[in-house]
Amino acid sequence: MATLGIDALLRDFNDGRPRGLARAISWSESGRGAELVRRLYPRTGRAMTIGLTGPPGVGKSTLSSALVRKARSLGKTVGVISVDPSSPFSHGALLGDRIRLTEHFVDPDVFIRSMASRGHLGGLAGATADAVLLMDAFGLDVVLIETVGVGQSEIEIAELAQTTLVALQPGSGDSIQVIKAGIMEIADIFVVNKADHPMANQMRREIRGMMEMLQFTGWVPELVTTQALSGEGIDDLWKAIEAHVVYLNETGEIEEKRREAFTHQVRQLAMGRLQKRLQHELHDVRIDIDPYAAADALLTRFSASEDTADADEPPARPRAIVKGLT
Ligand SMILES: Nc1nc2c(ncn2[C@@H]2O[C@H](COP(=O)(O)OP(=O)(O)OP(=O)(O)O)[C@@H](O)[C@H]2O)c(=O)[nH]1
Ligand SMILES: [Mg+2]
Repeated sequence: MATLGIDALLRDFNDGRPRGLARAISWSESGRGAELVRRLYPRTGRAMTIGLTGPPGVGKSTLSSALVRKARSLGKTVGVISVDPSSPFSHGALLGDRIRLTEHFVDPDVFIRSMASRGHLGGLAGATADAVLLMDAFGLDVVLIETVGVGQSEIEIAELAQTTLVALQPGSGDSIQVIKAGIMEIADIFVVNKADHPMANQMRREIRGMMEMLQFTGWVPELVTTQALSGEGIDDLWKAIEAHVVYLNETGEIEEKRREAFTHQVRQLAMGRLQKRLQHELHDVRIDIDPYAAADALLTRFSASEDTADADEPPARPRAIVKGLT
């Protein structure tokens, strides 16, 4: 039954039908990505992957839309993944993405997908890495991943994408955040968006100042100023992205990037399974001993059951040992 499903899906996928890609990503989101990725993985490794992160409202979706327009003008096919942080405000964000990207909806060579990060470890959707692979295997030239920068997700996007863009808002104190959160290290390109903002120049100076304090080996982050709404600066941004890709290829660092994306996904998958099993074992944790002893006991049981337990189908839960409930 599942086999029939996957064959029909792959037929659509291989014929280049967007619904094949859409269904593949949906499968992945519902935890059925393993077989698909197994079959399609050999076809990956061609796409240019760009991560775009930054605080809420900085203009990420508007920048995405402008970058899509630029890539399309160069004849490139594009996939956009916008990761929804699943905050109480996420509906607004999603709606915002939709509005910002509408002009590309009718273009068959642009594939847009929103994904929720809810219920997964870390900030980025568990299925995001799959979606990147699937879009790559589908043959899209550029894959753009947009996510709101909320702590962990910036680091994750940098692991997943070859080129990481960090968008910053003039007049927001973002530059201080950048230093605090270690974002300096992950940005390949800083984008000061809303160049029409009166504080835009000051923001540029602050970033330049920050960069002077650091010593870079290899790639020195580019600083680009844009006005995403009018499209100003988008050509420069694209040039900076291309320069970074050239740098990665010429230095061979591209292999390092691929390895990073690979290990990122492996870690996500392994952590997800471990988390599931841990959750299961925690149901039975003893509370009549101290927490250190309980953790030791749990881990002993954990590794004892390692050979037999199946991550996806945990064995029937034994009766609780919690004192007073037995
Ligand atoms: N003045 C000005 N406004 C801009 C510019 N770029 C985007 N905006 C506006 O900023 C607002 C937020 O833009 P979005 O693209 O939705 O920002 P975002 O970072 O995707 O927002 P979230 O996804 O909610 O985090 C919108 O009203 C845009 O029209 C710009 O260059 N100048
Ligand atoms: Mg957005």
